[in-house]
Amino acid sequence: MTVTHTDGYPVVPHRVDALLIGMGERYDVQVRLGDGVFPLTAEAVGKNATARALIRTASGTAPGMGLRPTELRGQLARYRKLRPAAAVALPAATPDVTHRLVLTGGMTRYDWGINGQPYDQNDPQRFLVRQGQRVRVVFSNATTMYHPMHIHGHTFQINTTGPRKDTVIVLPGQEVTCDLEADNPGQWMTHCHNIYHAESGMMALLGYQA
Ligand SMILES: [Cu+2]
Repeated sequence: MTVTHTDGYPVVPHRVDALLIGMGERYDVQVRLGDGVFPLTAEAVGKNATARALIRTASGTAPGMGLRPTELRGQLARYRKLRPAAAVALPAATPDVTHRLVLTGGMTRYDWGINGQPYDQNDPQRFLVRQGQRVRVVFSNATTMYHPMHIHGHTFQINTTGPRKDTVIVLPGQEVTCDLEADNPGQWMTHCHNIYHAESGMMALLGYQA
């Protein structure tokens, strides 16, 4: 399987066996199929659950529902292995402003937040930028769960030289940097794309100053 795009942006084609994909992320891939019936299998991380579709290129018998393609245990597409196509790479620049967003909370209290604060509609936590700035957003996951983080109104480049995206999955204990050009004035939601996490508080605003 060859990854060709991340969230709609081209990458240097990269061969993998499987994708780790969070809510809101998209990948374009190319595969070459022989003749027959092939499973397209999605496995939920941390749960004994799968979903499946079948791709038919010829007559044949569908594989059993319990089949887990061995590729799921193979090489995953990793951000650090993906490079943006030259046309969509951000030019190198030092950030004018860096905002650190620590992802906080847990399952027991269901108190998901950013920097320890749940989103407050009346007084939202706001990370300020100005038009024209190069902005670095650092997502740091202090929880034990996966959080696919999405910034509205912008796309960003991951970890300085990584792929261009608009949603980035941050694994437990991991840190990911997202560089963007502040070129779209407004007040933009930044949130976990597991919407039940966002609704319980893992949201904030990227806010332009006049
Ligand atoms: Cu989350």
